[in-house]
Amino acid sequence: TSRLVGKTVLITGASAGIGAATAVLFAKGGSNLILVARRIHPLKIVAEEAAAAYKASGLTEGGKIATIQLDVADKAQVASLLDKIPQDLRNVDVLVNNAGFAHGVDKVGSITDADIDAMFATNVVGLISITQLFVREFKARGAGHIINLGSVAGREAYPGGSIYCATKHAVRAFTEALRKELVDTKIRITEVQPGMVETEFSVIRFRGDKSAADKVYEGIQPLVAEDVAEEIVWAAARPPHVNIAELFVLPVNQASATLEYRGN
Ligand code: 8X3
Repeated sequence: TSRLVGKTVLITGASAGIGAATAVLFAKGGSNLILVARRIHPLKIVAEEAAAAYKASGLTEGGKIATIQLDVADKAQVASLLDKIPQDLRNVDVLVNNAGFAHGVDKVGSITDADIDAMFATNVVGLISITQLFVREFKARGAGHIINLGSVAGREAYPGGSIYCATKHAVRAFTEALRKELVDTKIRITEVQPGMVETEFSVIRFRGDKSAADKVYEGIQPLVAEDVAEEIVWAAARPPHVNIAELFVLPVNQASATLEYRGN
């Protein structure tokens, strides 16, 4: 992990879940962090946790942390992102496009326009807009690493998930096209595709209904945010000539988006 020391990593959706766990793990490895999220208060708490993890590492290089309040779905805010990054963190090495969510499990015909727009705005258009900013930078510098959060839902669609699955399929297609576009560069592009991860993901999908969210993970041991963070940080820590193109990561008793075993 010494390859992470002094690297600057920008993470979207860093206020909770996989984004927050990834921030802490990069900090532990001596990376500098730019943490981006809509909710500034929880983001500041994650920044404090990351600072503590860096301190405990005993490393002397890296460990700079900045927080930026930003909604990746807001085009004007994305356009001003680069200006908000502190001068000493302007050379981003790794972009982790983590911000994303699902709203509802409604079937086609009953999905609100608000849910459709919100999921596409963040999961697809937001990810694309942020990526465009940094691809320009990475091309100019001839290096960089983009890590996109896909999902098992980007490989397989399921009932009640038409829009969410469509957004994650879009992430997969976008990532694949970009990998092909960047073939003649040193820029790396990775897609991490987790299955069930117990975060606030399901609470948000079920609009705050905690008991409905808990049912998703009943009888099965889901992944935790730290499991996925380990994959992300591992991909980032490979030598510069190695590109981890895709990482499909499931709980041991989940085989696909629609097949899991709950009897263990
Ligand atoms: C979330 C995984 O299976 O709930 O990305 O769609 S799933």
